[in-house]
Amino acid sequence: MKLIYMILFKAALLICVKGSAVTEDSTESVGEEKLIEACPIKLKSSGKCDGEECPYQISLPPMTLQLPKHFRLIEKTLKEVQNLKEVVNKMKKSCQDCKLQADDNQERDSNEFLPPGTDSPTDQGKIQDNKVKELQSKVSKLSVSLKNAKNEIRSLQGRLEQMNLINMNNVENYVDNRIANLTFAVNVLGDKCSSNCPATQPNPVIQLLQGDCSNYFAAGKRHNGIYKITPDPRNESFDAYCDMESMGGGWTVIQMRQDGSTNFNRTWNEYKNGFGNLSREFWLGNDKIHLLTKSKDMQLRIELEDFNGIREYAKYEQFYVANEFLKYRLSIGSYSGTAGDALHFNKYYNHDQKFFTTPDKDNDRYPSGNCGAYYSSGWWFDACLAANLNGKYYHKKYKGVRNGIFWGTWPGASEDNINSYRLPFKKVKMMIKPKSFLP
Ligand SMILES: *[C@@H]1O[C@H](CO)[C@@H](O)[C@H](O)[C@H]1NC(C)=O
Ligand SMILES: *[C@@H]1O[C@H](CO)[C@@H](O)[C@H](O)[C@H]1NC(C)=O
Ligand SMILES: *[C@@H]1O[C@H](CO)[C@@H](O)[C@H](O)[C@H]1NC(C)=O
Ligand SMILES: *[C@@H]1O[C@H](CO)[C@@H](O)[C@H](O)[C@H]1NC(C)=O
Ligand SMILES: [Ca+2]
Repeated sequence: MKLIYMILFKAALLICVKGSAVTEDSTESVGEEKLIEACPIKLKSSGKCDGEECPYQISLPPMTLQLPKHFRLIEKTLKEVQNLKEVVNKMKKSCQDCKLQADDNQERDSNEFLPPGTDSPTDQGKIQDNKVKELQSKVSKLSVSLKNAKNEIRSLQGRLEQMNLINMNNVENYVDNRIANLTFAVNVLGDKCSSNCPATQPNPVIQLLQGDCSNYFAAGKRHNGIYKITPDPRNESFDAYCDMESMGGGWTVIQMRQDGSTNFNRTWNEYKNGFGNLSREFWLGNDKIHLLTKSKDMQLRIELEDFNGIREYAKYEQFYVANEFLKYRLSIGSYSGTAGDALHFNKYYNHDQKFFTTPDKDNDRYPSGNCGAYYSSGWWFDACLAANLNGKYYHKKYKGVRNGIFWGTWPGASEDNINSYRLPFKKVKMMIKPKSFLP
């Protein structure tokens, strides 16, 4: 029930924000604080709450609502809930199998897989069993709520008038959150279940909607490598390289340089979709970076190493890349680290809030040319740069145009001029992790 009224209430809020621009990107849309007091829609509670479910009354003015697109979304969400249900069922079954196995093991007195101090496998099994049941009932509750919501919206259609725009993003986000929450619970449970009898279940029972590498880390993965992630359930999953070993682990790597095996002088479309080899050198892709940074508040960590073996890092607590429509504009801030804040070098060289430029698409602030073409790189150029981590990979110091990998606050970088040798970098890694993540 709660969900229905969440949906209606959110819709109501948006109805009240009259004439506000609604863009594709949620961060660009107008916040709810602009809610005008004279809202004609009233939501009030009526009667006593029964556990989580509270009766509410909503009074609406006469209006029409056109919802073909949003119906599809709800349909899709229902499908997702259905999938989740199936996963829970599957898990329940494997938990039962697991329990039987554990019982067998106990008879044979082979308990060595259980950490000391835990309950006997039978008790564990029962607890897991109950948890699964609990979860199952939660899922069916959610699914009933969603079905009701659908009917409710359908029945409202005739009553709503003079309205042709409704932003369903809030509804989607809410439902996504709920599903993410459930997914998390399912995963935790899956892990517990499989740790009960590791001999027969080396892998977790399910791997469902891991948003980024930190989710895999939370699920117990501790090895660097390629993992499938799903930052937004409405988009396809894709492979990403996860750094599970350095700096607390759980990092989703978005860029890596280490041997010059991949050319970074690429087109807009290549930077959009990503290129290179995930286990060597690559750019993950601007669409993917957008999805990742949109789904959660991310921190960025940049690790640099030169050919003298000097290693430094730059960390930014704020990192967001907008969508293609907004030319993948960079939002970067709250620096800490040892490499210096080259992305915000000074007033004249500042990469924050700059658009992405590639040799074939000039969105930079340099009026008489394309910084991307000049430096053979795709980057958030200003006019032009104090940092460029997608520059050419030089194996040794070089002269001429400074089109190599560059970090302007690196020791000695400011002294280099057109006549002197320029310092190349040996390794670069750009990686992100949710701000809220605690290892
Ligand atoms: C999941 O929901 C519970 C309450 O239902 C809440 O306490 C918890 O913080 C939520 N977890 C996440 C990750 O949102
Ligand atoms: C970068 O690529 C463009 C064509 O895509 C080419 O014209 C240019 O010469 C290349 N630059 C370098 C330094 O290789
Ligand atoms: C990527 O690099 C790895 C490691 O060097 C190599 O084994 C693999 O074949 C490469 N993959 C592709 C598609 O080139
Ligand atoms: C996610 O979906 C949107 C809308 O369909 C699409 O424009 C975007 O390219 C997708 N992103 C990725 C990383 O596939
Ligand atoms: Ca230009």
